[in-house]
Amino acid sequence: MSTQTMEQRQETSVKYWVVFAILAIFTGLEVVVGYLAALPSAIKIAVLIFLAIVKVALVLLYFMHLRFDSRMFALPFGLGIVLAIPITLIISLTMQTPISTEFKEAQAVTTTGQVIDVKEESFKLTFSQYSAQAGPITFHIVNGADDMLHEFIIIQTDSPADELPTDEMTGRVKEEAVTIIAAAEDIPPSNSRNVTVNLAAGHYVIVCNLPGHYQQGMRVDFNVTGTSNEPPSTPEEPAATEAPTEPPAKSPEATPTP
Ligand SMILES: [Cu+2]
Repeated sequence: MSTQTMEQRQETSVKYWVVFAILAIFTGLEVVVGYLAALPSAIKIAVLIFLAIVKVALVLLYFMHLRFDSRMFALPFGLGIVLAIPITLIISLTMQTPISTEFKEAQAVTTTGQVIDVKEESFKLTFSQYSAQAGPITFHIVNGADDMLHEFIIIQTDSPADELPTDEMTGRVKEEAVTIIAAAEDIPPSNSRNVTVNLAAGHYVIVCNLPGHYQQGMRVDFNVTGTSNEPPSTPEEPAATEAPTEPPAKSPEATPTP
């Protein structure tokens, strides 16, 4: 009787060591997967989630003795895990920065229309021209800095370049408070990007919105003139029809002097 329990104990202790070894190997695998730069992040995440699920299951079953307990106790654990999945998904989806999801980064396309050269420096934006005709415009952006990322954000606004709403803490333009037309984010030093965008007539401000860059001078007024397809929203009245604005009751002789 007693020898049997000893055997059983030895058996279970071996089991625990095996489980421990599996957990250690999986943890090592997770670290390796995390550092593999070549692996696409979708595959990385899938592998890491799989490893995590197996590890959690092993810990629950063996070290928390769920395997030897009544099935009743498994229910609250199962419920918790089922709830955790949608909650994690919702949090990770809402945590993403809006600009990377909402605005497609312009790729180098066949340049149609006007081409404007933009040089980005720390901390200055220099354009080959600061106005253009309405229609497709390609901005050829070169980050001339040798040690710093810069970005290129086109904002449609009536405000002058130095009067955009900013966050007091970071000095960044409040992106949620302005109308962003297009953006190229995180242009590496000594790299270039093309942003092609169809701009309607109006006033735009172009900025780099990395923390502090806008305030240090990476902002430019940009005016688009003329009509492409749509007429201006408020067509000016011809100068000839000036008379109706003045009340006809007044005597016309009052104004002209001989
Ligand atoms: Cu910048």
